[in-house]
Amino acid sequence: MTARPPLPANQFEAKAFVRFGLGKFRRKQIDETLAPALCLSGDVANAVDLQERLAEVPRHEQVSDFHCVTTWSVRGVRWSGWRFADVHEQLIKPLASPDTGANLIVLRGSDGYCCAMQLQDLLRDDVLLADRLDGEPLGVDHGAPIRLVAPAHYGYKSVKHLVAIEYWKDRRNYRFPFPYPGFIDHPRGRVAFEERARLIPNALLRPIYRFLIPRSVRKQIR
Ligand SMILES: Nc1nc2c(c(=O)[nH]1)N[C@H]1C(S)=C(S)[C@@H](COP(=O)(O)O)O[C@H]1N2
Ligand SMILES: [Mo]
Repeated sequence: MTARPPLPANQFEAKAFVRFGLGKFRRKQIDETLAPALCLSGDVANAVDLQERLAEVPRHEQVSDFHCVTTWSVRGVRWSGWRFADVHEQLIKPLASPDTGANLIVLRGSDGYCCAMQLQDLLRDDVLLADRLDGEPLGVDHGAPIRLVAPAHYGYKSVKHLVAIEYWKDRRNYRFPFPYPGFIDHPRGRVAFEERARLIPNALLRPIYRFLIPRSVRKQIR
């Protein structure tokens, strides 16, 4: 067996992948009766619903590690869905034609959660719009019907219950969901660089985040 690479700096392995959610979002109920929709809008020539068109894009399966900013990680999560880069190339560009320079992408979940990523980060070949986990349709705990999976970025970028993708030319009135302070959303959030948050040093933030890990997740940390 080949040795697995070590976990990124300051992450601890969780034995199982359990539902997590930022504070108030953990308790939010998702309306599972809503017809699935994936609206593409923002600084684009045409706003479109991508949901029906996803089937035209080749499916992709991948196994990747998942790293939460609060310091727990899960190894080897098997996702399947569509590569964001393929969806961007094959659907978003031809159907919506985003404006030149619309490189800030706002991702919204049906629970009101949202975050922003840079287009260059979403175009990595390990970024998926996933609708299956471990060979089963994605359950509501892990983001049904569709979620983002961006393994090189902290888990808070992997928006669950994804219903809207917006291409923006500037940050405008973008705001991390109320009541959370904007500094906890790093503009990139790359795990390899420990981009946990803006302004706050990691040495201060890590113990605070560790303290905030819910018991359900804490039980899984070795
Ligand atoms: N819509 C939505 N997406 C979300 C969250 C959330 O609360 N709501 N929490 C984020 C955080 S902080 C993490 S670590 C992961 C957790 O994914 P899981 O619940 O599948 O473990 O989802 C992210 N995406
Ligand atoms: Mo997280």
